[in-house]
Amino acid sequence: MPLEHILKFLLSLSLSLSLTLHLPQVVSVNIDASIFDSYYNGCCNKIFWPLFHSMPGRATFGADHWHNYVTVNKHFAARTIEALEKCLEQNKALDNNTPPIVWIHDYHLMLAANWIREKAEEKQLPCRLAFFLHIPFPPWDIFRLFPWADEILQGMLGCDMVGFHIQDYCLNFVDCCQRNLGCRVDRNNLLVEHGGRTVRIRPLPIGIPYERFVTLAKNAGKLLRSDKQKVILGVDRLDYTKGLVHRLMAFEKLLEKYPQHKEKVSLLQISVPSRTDVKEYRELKEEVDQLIGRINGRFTTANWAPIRYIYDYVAQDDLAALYRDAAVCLVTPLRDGMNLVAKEFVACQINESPGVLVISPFAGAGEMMHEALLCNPYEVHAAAEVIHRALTMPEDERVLRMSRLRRRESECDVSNWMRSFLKAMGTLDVDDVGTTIM
Ligand code: GDG
Repeated sequence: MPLEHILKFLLSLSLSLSLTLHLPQVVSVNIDASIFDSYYNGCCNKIFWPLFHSMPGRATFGADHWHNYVTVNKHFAARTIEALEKCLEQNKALDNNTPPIVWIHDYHLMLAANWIREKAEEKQLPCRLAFFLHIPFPPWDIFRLFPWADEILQGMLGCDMVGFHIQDYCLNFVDCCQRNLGCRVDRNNLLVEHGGRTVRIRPLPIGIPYERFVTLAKNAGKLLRSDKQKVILGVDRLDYTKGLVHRLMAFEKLLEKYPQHKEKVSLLQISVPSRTDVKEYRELKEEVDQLIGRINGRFTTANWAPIRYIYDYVAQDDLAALYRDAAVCLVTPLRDGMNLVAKEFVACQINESPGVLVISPFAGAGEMMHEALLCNPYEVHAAAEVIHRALTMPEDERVLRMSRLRRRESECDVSNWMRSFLKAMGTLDVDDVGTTIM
């Protein structure tokens, strides 16, 4: 199974106050191949992925896929209960009375919480449940297109806390709970009342292992040989949400409008193969291949090619070297929950004369990385202007912007994310007392 799948299916079961004593347990869940295909490609990749990225035209709804999604979520719930029982046994041996936290990740498992809660109550297994969505949560008028929208909301509300990257996704979720299920909600405090319980909704913007990337960047060798040519870097899974076609068109416009960049600047695009079982992803690859061929055919000279394209996975230390030495990093998704590439680029910018981050406002990271240059990927001409500005930005401005970006990312790293999560879970039921639900 590809790493991407394994990571996405990881249900992290851990003890909230004794994380240092216990490693999280990883339990495999065996799913029949045909059910898996329908669940993963049919439901997760062809329905939830486009719908939650506000691209409903790409979604194809099917009752069979939904049925298999329900089945797989039930399997996960059952295995989690077994793991929880074991975890509580260990806990007892350590004389630890803190109820374990079951932390469910992502859109592949939006129904699991309710069954875990039901079974845990039946078997009197103490636990607290949390959910985190790594992709955007769409506005109500998009979300309600999904025929089984109510079940999704009820599934997520089986948790004590539901986390999203940013406030906007939280508000979209609260809105859907009120309008679809008729829940009483408190928008200011992000609370939803459901089944006699109060569920906390929290923005928990994810961070990266910042220091790890700094170390990688310090130790990595040099991959880009020429110091005379500037490199614009793009790193993405090959996915239609990442805006690669728009990015290539913007780069073409840049070369048209500012010919002084010819032979001086090149775009290095790394695209990791992704979801190749899905027709749309194969079609996107064709489209990108053709577009790159056309642009390179148009501008390439005897000594220079405008676009270098790697359709493969690059080792992480090589990636760090590229992040470190690139003049510009283009993070221009059409929609993205957060986007870690933007953060990794910033962490690796250890050179005295730093590069420039260009970011789309439609990525969660675009909401917080204020010192980056904002770029609307849909506006191809304007995007070319932003790239030109990045390439010609004076050094003192680059230094100022990058140092602020780096400070924020080093403070808001992935350990900080974990701490914020545990804090949000640990204070459950305390602050809520006396809160007015409207
Ligand atoms: C989802 C959400 C959210 C990429 N190419 C290579 C490589 N990568 C690594 C990057 C980065 C990761 O993959 C991509 O993360 P993103 O955040 O950019 O995007 P998604 O995969 O769509 O992730 C997203 C994220 O979940 C976390 O919540 O930010 O919005 O869609 O870490 O470094 N790594 C290596 N070689 C590559 O060629 N080694």
